[in-house]
Amino acid sequence: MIKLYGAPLSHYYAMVKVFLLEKGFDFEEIYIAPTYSEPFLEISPMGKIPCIEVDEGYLSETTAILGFLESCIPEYPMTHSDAFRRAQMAQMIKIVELYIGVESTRLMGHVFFGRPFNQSVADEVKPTMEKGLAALRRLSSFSPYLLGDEITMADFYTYYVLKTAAPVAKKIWGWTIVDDVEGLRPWLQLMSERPLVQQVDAERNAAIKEFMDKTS
Ligand SMILES: N[C@@H](CCC(=O)N[C@@H](CS)C(=O)NCC(=O)O)C(=O)O
Repeated sequence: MIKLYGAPLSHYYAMVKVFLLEKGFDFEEIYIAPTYSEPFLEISPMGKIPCIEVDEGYLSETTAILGFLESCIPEYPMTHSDAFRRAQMAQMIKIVELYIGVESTRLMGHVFFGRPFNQSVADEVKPTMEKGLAALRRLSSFSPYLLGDEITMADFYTYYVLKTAAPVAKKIWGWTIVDDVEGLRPWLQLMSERPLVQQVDAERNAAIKEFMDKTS
């Protein structure tokens, strides 16, 4: 059985967990905090969560994990069968990952964990996020999913990146990113109504609350 390592607090963990559930995998969760030390580096060479263990070995990096899981259960596809549309999905995920996800994460320490605010980082992050959002606007059809009438990996990935990037943008700049892209709000609503997304979101919200209660 697949083992999923990580913590429900993490939005990357949430992406993989919801994907496992949506695809109908049996899996076991092993709660573990990220650490850049042995023996965890054997499982996840950058010391990050999430990671999975399967018969063949260990895998980390969310997009690699999702791609592997997708190829394991092709009868519930979350990618397009057409090669070009699949590449467009990969393009979307990469843009969301690099220019919205990774950038907003640079300010998460301040927004969620009370670390000091760094104005020069904030000044670097905002223009990149703006371009990422503009690209998302350009590439999405919202009909009703990001890339057409079928849900894909890009929907799950983008949903959890935005769930984290939105509060960062709001707190740092008073910027409501959801209003910057027409169609984003109803799409977020559509995604949040999926029963398995609701389950994972509820677990994540409880983990965030527990963490906040402990640290306040
Ligand atoms: N690029 C990684 C990012 C995962 C990531 O940053 N996870 C966070 C938790 S949400 C983590 O492990 N942070 C600890 C660290 O960066 O050392 C992925 O796509 O899976």
